[in-house]
Amino acid sequence: MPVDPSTATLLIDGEWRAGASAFEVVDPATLEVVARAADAGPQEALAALDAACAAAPSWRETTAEDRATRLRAAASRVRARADELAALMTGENGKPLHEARGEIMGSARMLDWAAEEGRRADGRVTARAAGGPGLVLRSPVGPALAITPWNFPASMLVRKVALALAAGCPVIVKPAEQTPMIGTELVRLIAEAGELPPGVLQSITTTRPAEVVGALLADPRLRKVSFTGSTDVGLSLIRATEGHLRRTSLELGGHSPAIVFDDADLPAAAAAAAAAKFANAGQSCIAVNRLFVQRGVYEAFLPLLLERVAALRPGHGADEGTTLGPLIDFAGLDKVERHVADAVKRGATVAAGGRRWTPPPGEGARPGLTGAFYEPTVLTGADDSMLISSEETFGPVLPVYLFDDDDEAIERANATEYGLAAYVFGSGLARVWRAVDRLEFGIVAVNDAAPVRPELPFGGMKNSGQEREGGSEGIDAYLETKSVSMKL
Ligand code: TXE
Repeated sequence: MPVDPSTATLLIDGEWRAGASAFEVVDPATLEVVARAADAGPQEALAALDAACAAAPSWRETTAEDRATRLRAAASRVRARADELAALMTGENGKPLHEARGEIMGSARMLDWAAEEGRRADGRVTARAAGGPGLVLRSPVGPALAITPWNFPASMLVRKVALALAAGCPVIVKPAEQTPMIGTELVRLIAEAGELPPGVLQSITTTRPAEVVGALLADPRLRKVSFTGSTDVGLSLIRATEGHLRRTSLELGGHSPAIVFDDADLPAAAAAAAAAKFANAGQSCIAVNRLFVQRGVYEAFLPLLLERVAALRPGHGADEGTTLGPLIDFAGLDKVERHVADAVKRGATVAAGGRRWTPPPGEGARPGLTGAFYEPTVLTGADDSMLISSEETFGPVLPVYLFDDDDEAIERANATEYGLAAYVFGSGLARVWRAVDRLEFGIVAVNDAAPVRPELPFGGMKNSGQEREGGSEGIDAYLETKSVSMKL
């Protein structure tokens, strides 16, 4: 069978290739096939690793300034094509266009940040010891693999690529099988705009991640893995390092609490909590999963929250006015329904939503919205025994809990295996600070719905992961440290 050139989504050693077979990519809102991507196997992945190893010595020797120039060129190209990239992302992920565009612009900022910070990834000279100085040198860890998820298919990929390249590491990208096209297109833009030598940035699309990634992990020449995805797969990557250790960054699931203290600006807190829950239809590792409201302000707060939720407009992400897209697939919808049914069985009340969403009949309605849509949902009377209180729902469902005093809220917020992000809404400096200090989460947002910035390290404690992406810590994750003692 002739190879379909539109499926040439493998970038290996500077050449775009199609695989022996291809897989279909669907629009999750309509279930229509929107593209086909190459379905790579272990052989292609190992060819990419060969090319990465061949490219590593000269990429390591490029100056930080040269790498910065290439990354800035990539940032400009991404910015210039933001609308087109956003439409591509919405077509395979389902999120509203304005969210997709925001993600693309954030990705451009990440490239710019990495360009600047890579120039400051210096070592240090230690105090003079007996005989001479001591030096701490930083050098690129070597060929890296970036495994990325479908929920933020641009920003997760660009964050890893930008930091790896800035640090001087060649990187192979493996985008999620649900969203291969936006990842592939970003790789194309970055490689072209940055005039990257063959093997420095490569891309492998596949429906067999365990097999393909497994082949790479078995090869000790792969020196670094950066993974964003489920905790189960993340733990399996750690187990796969047995026999030869390699640097592994993990950004896994979350179960974010948000605490609304009784001195919070309630309208602002309601707006922020709704934004931090319903963005990307709740399919975010930093989505608010448990909203703790102090008893004295609950009656005033709840209508403000419900007003925000009522204003959400489900629909096709590409349609104007849509603020809530579908879930990525029906497996995701099943989990949402299971969590809601369990919560109701255990005494929660559905204060908004609570069902699958179907488009209202009428003129102008787009036909064919048969994807996994769920109404934006608020559950009141939630308690800590419910499934939704411990498992990541990854959908548009917000359970609300009551609390009496600050210590109780902090303790219940910490009572999770995860430790990625937490949100605090309040105005008293001392109590807010106390919460910031005691919350066991890698990211704490104070009166803020969007705690992701290139300048800040992103990542979690406990089962949410290890190492950080973003900030100078993000570059560190791609650098080795060498101590040098000198007797001169
Ligand atoms: O994740 P997977 P899924 C959570 C969220 C979600 C659940 C399942 O709770 O409901 O995980 O999502 C690749 N070896 N998050 O199934 O399978 C896969 O191809 C190596 C949280 O989509 O972990 C994709 O590129 N790689 C989250 C990536 O891993 C493997 C983002 C993520 O897929 C692999 C996504 C294997 N054996 C889901 N199996 C977040 N932190 O934001 C799969 N992959």
